[in-house]
Amino acid sequence: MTASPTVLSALADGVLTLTLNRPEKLNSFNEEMHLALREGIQRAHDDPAVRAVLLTGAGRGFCAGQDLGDRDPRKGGPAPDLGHTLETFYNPTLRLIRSLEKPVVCAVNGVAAGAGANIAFACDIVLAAKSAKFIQAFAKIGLIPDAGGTWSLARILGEPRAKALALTAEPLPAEKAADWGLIWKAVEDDALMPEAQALAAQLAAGPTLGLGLTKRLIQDAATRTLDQQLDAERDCQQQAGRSADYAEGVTAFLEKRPARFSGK
Ligand code: LHQ
Repeated sequence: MTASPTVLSALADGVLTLTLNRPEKLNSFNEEMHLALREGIQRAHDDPAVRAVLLTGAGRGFCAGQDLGDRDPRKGGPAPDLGHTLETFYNPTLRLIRSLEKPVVCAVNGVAAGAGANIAFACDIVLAAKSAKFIQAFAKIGLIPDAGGTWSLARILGEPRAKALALTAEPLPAEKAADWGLIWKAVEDDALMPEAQALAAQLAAGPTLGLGLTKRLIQDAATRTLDQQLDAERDCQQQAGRSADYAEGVTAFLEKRPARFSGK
């Protein structure tokens, strides 16, 4: 395992595991952790050996959003430009997660607050420990839900639940988040990592090209008409149909054996 101090990164069997690693601060983001996480996800883009990503947190929390100690207003000085912070640090990472044509599994091992919750919601399949909770903490400090929060909450939950969560900062327990369709599932705490690792391994052994195209199509569907989406499906299926993994998948079916996908 290679370790940058704030994000642990380990590649095994096609799964790149990225572990947010400032446990004493509930893995809240300082600049170093921002850059380390971005570097990890960029590696997933660039390295063909990476076929799935597993994102989790060290210690008892997943991520408490921005490190609020970083900009202590009691120290005085001009008001910070938080728009610049978003543009420089959060938004590039969110865009990298969404544009990565490989599955990103998120294992929410504990509290996910502020941008920490919304980064989880940007991942493709989110599992959470039953003891975890999601908090749109922004309302408590005079901010708006960033890191894609207003987009994903409104889109996934609809306005009534999105507004109530964002305006009250009421913690949402993992099981309720799963009931509401905000995450894939809530599992017993000690089952979280084994289950998330098995899922990531399954995805990493899958037909990566087809899975990546599937991710893109589903993400793009919301901004397209059915006609446009049918065209996009045609084009992507054309591409998938030319892949080695399609040939292997069909051959394996006909030979009644498990497929051995190469990711190509
Ligand atoms: C923390 C933090 C934290 C520093 C726990 N920072 N130390 C913001 C601004 C700029 C640009 C754009 O974007 C954003 C995005 C955002 O994410 S804004 C939202 C920021 N996050 C929050 O407001 C959440 C603040 N944290 C909490 O409300 C609580 O810590 C939660 C509910 C997450 C967990 O509560 P507890 O389980 O009771 O833990 P705790 O509060 O005792 O925290 C444990 C330690 O972690 C503690 O340090 P200490 O030295 O006292 O043991 C906290 O100070 C530290 N910590 N979150 N965001």
